[in-house]
Amino acid sequence: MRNIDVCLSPELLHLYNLKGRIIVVIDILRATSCMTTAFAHGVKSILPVASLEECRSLKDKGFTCAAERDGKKEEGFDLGNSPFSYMSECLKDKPIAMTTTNGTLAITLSKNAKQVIIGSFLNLSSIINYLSEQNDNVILLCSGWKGKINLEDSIFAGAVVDALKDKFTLECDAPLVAMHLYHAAKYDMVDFLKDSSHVRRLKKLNIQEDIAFCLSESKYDVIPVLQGNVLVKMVTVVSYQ
Ligand code: 3SL
Repeated sequence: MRNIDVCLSPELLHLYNLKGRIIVVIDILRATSCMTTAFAHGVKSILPVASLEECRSLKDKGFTCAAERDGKKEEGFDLGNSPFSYMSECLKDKPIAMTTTNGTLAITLSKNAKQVIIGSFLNLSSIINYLSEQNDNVILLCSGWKGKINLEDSIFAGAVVDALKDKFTLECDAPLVAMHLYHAAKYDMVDFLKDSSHVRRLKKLNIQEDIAFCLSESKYDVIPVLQGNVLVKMVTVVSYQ
């Protein structure tokens, strides 16, 4: 039987064998929620880059450039990291270059996997449905915050494990940890997360609507997938009810 594992922080990724596995990169607040939203609203592609300099240099090459550090939009860039800014008609069919504190870094670290896809609560059902139809082992990679574990990414990983536990074997205890967290959180996620570090950070920046939006489940039937260095929309996504 296939197995599913959870990596609770990119700092632990060296302990996992990526070869032949599908990696689901998770950054609920807010990078992977923004990516899901962007593809649901018709962007052409997203190029995740590590540094602000690299991202800035892509402006002249026709990219719309998005940059966030410590929750804030970096000055001089077109976009920050609010999912609402990725709903604009102006972004339709446009290539985006994006750099964020943790999410784009986690994607970069995953490149040796067989396939890298982007997960968020916004496309939870599509992710579950897609993984249940594949024959490969899976790693759910939580982006966390600067190498440390966070609640929201772990809870999402738990939601996926909970849905797939009868079809996959579980590797280490991290999938169990994530699933127990999800069970504790699922009835009122906003309330459960109210004391979490990143929610406190984002609240200071007055972006509560972003938090509630990023926690809403299965709004979109899209899966961003890494092709080479670039995220594009996966073509066959079956909706799952
Ligand atoms: O770390 C990241 O990649 C971001 O998602 C962080 S924030 O939500 O924009 O603050």
